Amino acid sequence: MPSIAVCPGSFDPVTHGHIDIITRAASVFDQVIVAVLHNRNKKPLFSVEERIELLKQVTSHLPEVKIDSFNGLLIEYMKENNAKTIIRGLRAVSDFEYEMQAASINKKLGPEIETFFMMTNNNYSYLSSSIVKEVAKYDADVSGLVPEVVAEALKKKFN
Ligand code: COD
Repeated sequence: MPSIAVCPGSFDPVTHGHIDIITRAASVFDQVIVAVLHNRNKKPLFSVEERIELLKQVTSHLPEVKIDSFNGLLIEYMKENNAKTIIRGLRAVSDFEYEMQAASINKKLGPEIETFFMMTNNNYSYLSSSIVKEVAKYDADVSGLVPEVVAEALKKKFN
């Protein structure tokens, strides 16, 4: 059976930090599904369709990677897709508390599913979608933080 992992997230928008985690996961698993959450409680900058399109463009060189979206509980999505591993990135100690809570509830809801954590690449340890949006809002340079196509999309959003 092929090993299927899911990288879930908001990806609003995708950054070099996300791409690093996705690329490293793709070198370990047969298939990596990047699953974008439809979150009705949050007001995202990019629509789910826009986030999916950007993700597709920046991962097009990775044949193991598939981009999708999901509603509701991650564990249900995992089961529907026969995926056994959740991949999460860890940047700093501040990520740990939320991640431990999420991994624990996911373990309770789906004991057969494991959460694997990958340490951030040191070059991107400070990087988050929120920081990128903050910088882009003030028309500052985001190259090095996100791929060119994402930088262009941010420029359009804020102009
Ligand atoms: N370096 C390394 N990793 C990074 C970096 C970086 N610079 N930036 C982001 N990442 C990692 C994050 O740690 C995360 O693992 C992933 O990339 C995606 O990050 P985000 O910020 O886009 O996504 P989140 O954290 O908002 O995603 C949260 C989920 C959507 C996964 C979560 O809310 C969820 O599962 N919701 C569904 C409802 C559910 O099942 N709830 C119960 C479990 S909480």
